[in-house]
Amino acid sequence: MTENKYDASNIRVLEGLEGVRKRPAMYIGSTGKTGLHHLIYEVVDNSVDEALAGHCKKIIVSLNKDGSVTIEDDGRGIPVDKHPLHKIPAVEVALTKLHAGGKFDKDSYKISGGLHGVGISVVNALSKKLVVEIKRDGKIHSQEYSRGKTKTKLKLLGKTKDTGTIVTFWPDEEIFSTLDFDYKILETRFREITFLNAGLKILLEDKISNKKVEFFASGGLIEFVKWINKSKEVIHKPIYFKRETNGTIIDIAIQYSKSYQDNIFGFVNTINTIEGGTHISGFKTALTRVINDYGKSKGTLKNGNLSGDDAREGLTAIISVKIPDPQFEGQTKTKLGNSEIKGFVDSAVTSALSEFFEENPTTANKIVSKVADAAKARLAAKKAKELVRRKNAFSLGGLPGKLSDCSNKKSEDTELYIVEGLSAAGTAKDARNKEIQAILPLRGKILNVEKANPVKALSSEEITNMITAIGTGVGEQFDIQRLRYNRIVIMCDADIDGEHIKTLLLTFFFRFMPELIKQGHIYVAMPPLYRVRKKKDHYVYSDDELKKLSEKLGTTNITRFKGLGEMSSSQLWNTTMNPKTRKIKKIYIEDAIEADRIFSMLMGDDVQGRKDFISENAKEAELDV
Ligand code: 0RA
Repeated sequence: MTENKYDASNIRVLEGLEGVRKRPAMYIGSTGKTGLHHLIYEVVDNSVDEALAGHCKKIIVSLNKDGSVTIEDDGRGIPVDKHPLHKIPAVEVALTKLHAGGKFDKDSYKISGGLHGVGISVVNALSKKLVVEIKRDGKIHSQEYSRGKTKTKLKLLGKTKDTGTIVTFWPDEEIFSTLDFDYKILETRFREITFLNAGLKILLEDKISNKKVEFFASGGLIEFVKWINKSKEVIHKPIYFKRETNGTIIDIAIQYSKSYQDNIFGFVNTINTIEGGTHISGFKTALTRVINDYGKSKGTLKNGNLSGDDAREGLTAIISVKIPDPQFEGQTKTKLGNSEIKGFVDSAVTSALSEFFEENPTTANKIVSKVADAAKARLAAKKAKELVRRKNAFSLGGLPGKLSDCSNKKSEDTELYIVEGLSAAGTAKDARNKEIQAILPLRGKILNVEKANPVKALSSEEITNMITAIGTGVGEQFDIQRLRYNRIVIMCDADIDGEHIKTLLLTFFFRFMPELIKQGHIYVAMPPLYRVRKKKDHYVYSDDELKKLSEKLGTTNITRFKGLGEMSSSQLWNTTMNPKTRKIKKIYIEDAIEADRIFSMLMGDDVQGRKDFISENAKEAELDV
């Protein structure tokens, strides 16, 4: 931490804001939608820092009609006095000089943010215009910039009793491929920020579509956990604790429900650490140990130690740590690397949770009994799996008999088509490229794994067939190295039943093999909805497309395909399976917390929640995962 390293961030500073405009992706991740939204987060993070320092209560974010964004806070205001080194107002330094990260006053460190942690000058560099207004020391000052350069001197506008900062910026179309902000994405992020900073208010206002929403969570993480568990049957009130050790703030809320999944979400300086890291491993180790120790000392756990998976079944947990010098690793730089944090979190959880268990035996016993059941079920599931394995050993190479495998075993191009219905699977078998495409038929609907316990799920034939064909195993035994196909393609009829089967399959993958989604192996085939015949055949994939095409070609000869089975094998090949001509959708998880909530709501027991969700989202027929 104290070492004087000459690293990438120092080089960045030498390049200045010109470097930011030359290689924007290095600073904000991308020049697409993600990077564009990052501009807002960067400014908001500075306001959140003011809130964390105890000086700001409310942040207002407005999407303006002219495409600009205004972020207003009631913090102390960016200092405007002359900077001793640069001889210009401090605010001008903050906006026109690139910093190595961290605030320019070295006494306080930057806590919020940190993924890129690049500072407000980067927003300025990537905006065709930026105006800052500061209320501080009884005065209002304002200054204007363009593409990182100063346009006007700092002007005195008048007097005020308030304090705060207002930043308005116009993203530069020379930099960004899109200038449209997504209200939903901003909503999700601001909701998250207010959950992570109890007491902070964020008002989001879209002046284009006249929408407005205020986020505020006086209960912080407790409310966060309740919100995630809204559609689950919980077995106790959320447990919350906060500890401060060695300059690290550790904030944790946990709650068990009757569900079979676990949901542990980690945040470092309010950044969602999707890839996990030392804070998460410290938490998991402590949780397993505390539950085992408590259960054994009270005599309620008799059959040996629970595994980590057992101890986490049905758990929702938020682990939020705030640390001075986060080291982010991993593919998307969302994995916490600081090794000391594992021990800090482990001892904080050990002491806080054992104390809680001693003082709340009723809750403690409910938790122990829930996870002991999980252990029993897991043992039973293991036996069931062994049975399946033994049974499979008698069929061809242990693979399901229904699978028509491909001949190429190694290529990057191999695909497994999971096909709704035996007859469609038959057509697909005739249509396919045998070398790289395997076909696995599904007989109707698979089990809803959201409602069934894992033992039942893992002994259902349709599901074991899929698991065996895919090869990776599930849960603790999941091993991506054993994946037998590069792409797994779900192919269903374009009707309500097909949609339902698609959702059941996606639920299965999300709950049992989420890594396959995260690493981009899961796809959905897009069979055409219509054929329009005019000289030659035109295949149409959406109603919008049909409207356009029939305006051009007329409505003389339109066929609606009701199911895959209505197509001939050459039609199926040309429209849906030929890698060179087909359309195909790759499934990705935009937001793991929202995806969990939606799957629990759509596939679980909360009927009212589901009705509300469907009526709110009726217009967007597509699942947002
Ligand atoms: C540097 C120092 C201080 C506050 C800020 C920056 C600051 C930056 C932003 C950006 C958006 N809103 C902001 N609010 C404050 C501390 C100044 C002091 O010690 O009074």
